Amino acid sequence: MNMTNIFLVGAPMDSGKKRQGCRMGPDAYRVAGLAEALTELGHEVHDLGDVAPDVVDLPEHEHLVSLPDCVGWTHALTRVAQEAAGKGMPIFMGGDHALSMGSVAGMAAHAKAQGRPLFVLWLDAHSDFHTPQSTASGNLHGTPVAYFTGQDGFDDFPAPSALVEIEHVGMMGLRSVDPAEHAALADQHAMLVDMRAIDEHGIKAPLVAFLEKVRAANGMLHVSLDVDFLDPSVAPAVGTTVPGGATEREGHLVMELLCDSGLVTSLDLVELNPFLDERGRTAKLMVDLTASLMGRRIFDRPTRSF
Ligand code: HAR
Ligand code: MN
Ligand code: MN
Ligand code: MN
Repeated sequence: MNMTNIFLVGAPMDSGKKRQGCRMGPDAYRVAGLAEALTELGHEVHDLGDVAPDVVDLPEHEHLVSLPDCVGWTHALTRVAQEAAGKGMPIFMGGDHALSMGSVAGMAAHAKAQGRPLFVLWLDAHSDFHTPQSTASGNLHGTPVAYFTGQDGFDDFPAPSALVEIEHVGMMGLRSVDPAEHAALADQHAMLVDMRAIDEHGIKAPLVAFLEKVRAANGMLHVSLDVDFLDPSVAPAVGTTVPGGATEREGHLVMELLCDSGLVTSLDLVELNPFLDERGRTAKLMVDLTASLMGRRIFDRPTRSF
């Protein structure tokens, strides 16, 4: 693939839920050799270091976990995402999934400035479509898709200068969707690919259909990769494991097809909790998946005939 100017953005956000450890994510990716793997593929890699949240004047909320911090992170990451997107391809090294409120809002603003729509591919066991009103856990990492698609109830957060249309969201790997999320998604037109659909049709068919929509609209594409998209047997370092996830090879195939499409303009790596890892294997797998996205191949050309 062509050389890409990659900007690594450390987002040691740990505020999106009660269980701590995702703040160690950015350094785990550094130790696992993310920059080196991408450099080896011929890309120019710039590590921008770690972002810190803005300080906001907001009291703690009785139900929502670390609301002021989450708002502060959203302000900071929206700004940093826009800046980095102007220079190249940002890769957000999380941090928990609440960071995507900022990364996606920033990418949506950037895309709007280019006169292009932003599409979002959400690779996750969860739909993360709660609002601050519907979440039972109070964990804001369960809300980013509702935020950046403009659902009601995010009054304490910055109003995104550009929203992502729900029709431009594709979710793959779903197997834990709460009743309120299920109801809210029912009358919307996101592409919802649950594990049954992947078992029945394979992971390639729905992905290719989604990518065709992105291409037809001349869209930019943000990929948000939650560790729990993968089966816990291969990716144990996550606080919210759900059995029955994507295999290692399904993960690679998604990334290889995304690479072939040439459509991806930004990436989140989220929910890695190195405190729960086994000798770095999950961090290493996430690095390898990113390498597949950025051009690593077994052979140069996909094998079409045997
Ligand atoms: N739906 C549940 C909740 O809102 C679990 C959300 C877990 N989210 C993540 N990210 N781990 O996908 O509490
Ligand atoms: Mn998630
Ligand atoms: Mn998840
Ligand atoms: Mn949820």
